[in-house]
Amino acid sequence: MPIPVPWSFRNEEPWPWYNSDRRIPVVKKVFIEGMSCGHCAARIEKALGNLDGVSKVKVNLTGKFAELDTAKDLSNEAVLAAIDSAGYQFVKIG
Ligand SMILES: [Cu+2]
Repeated sequence: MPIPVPWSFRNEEPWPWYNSDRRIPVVKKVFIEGMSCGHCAARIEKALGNLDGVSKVKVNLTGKFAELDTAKDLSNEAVLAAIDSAGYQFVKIG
């Protein structure tokens, strides 16, 4: 659900805790198996970044996870499907 933004802030930069569509960002930490290099990280970043509701993706290759800034209504199933079709294994969200 969008949060109303006070009129006095509308023409300024969004506050850091708002994402681009001004919903409260929810950070999902997604654990992924199978990434071995920068190309893998880039593929995951692209696959997850293309999901509707994802405003930012940060991949941690050594930690084997990606952090997503998402709208609240992004389903875990959509995340799983995106990882799967990119050729990697979804482990868990946590
Ligand atoms: Cu790779």
